[in-house]
Amino acid sequence: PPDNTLVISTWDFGIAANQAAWKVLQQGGRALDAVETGVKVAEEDLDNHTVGRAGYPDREGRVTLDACIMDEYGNCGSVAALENIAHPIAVARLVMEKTPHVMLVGQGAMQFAVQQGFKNEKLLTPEAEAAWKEWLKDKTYKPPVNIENKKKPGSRYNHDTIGMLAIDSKGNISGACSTSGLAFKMRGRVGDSPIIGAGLFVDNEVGAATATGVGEEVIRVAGSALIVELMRQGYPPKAACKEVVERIIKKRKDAVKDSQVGFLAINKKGEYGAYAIQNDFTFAVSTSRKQDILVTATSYY
Ligand code: SD4
Repeated sequence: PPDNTLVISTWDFGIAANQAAWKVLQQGGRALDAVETGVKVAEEDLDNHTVGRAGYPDREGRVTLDACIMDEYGNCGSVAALENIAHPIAVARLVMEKTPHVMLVGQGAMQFAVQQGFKNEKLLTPEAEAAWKEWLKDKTYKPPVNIENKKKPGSRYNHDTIGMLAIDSKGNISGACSTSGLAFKMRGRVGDSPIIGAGLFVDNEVGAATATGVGEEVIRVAGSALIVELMRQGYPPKAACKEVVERIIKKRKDAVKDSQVGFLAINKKGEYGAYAIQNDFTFAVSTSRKQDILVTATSYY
């Protein structure tokens, strides 16, 4: 059979995440281990204010993290509004493997993490705290477009999520997604990223998809699950992503004119594709033929 080994992940920081994931795949590891390993790199990155440890807080100054993971058997695990734990993706995996449930939130998720041996620590970094204090001055809330993009420095509203999809040497597919959510969100707000079917979906017979951007828009259309269903019906990955972006635009019209949503998808053949509402949505690709490629997705606007 052809070697479809592949890892793909969102945004510029996907390059470093892919490198870690690729090592796992190269050693014959499972796609599930690869995506967890890759996503942890972004969670640990102190320059990344949209995922993990250095994430921007909510309006009350609390860093609350969302993540989910799904494997080739359709097993899945998720945490939402998790505080004080730097690696939500690892906790999500343990929810999948060690509990009878799929999703744990808030205090219960934190309690479970601590029981599993995770360190309970303050996550708000001085930079994130300073950005929050700056935000408190006028408290305007409008998730702008692609603020995450490094080409537009100085933005206070970074909202990147890492979504990663992989195929291992056995041809099995897994995915993972992790975020601190939209910066300065309401306390208790949960986005698409920990929601199976919205921020991530894997079907080992068909393929997988993940999302980044304004989670509310992704949840409304069950974005990632819908992309996988379209691929099942024969859509190539990019066309499936495009169809779902267009569905969002058709329904939401001017409401999403200035919002970003980007989707990434892979299929069982090892083909990949992406599509976004706004330009500048980048993603990183590694295959046995090419490594560390950063691609800019086609977009509606
Ligand atoms: C959320 N989808 O919480 C995440 C944020 C994000 O790029 O992806 N930003 O809605």
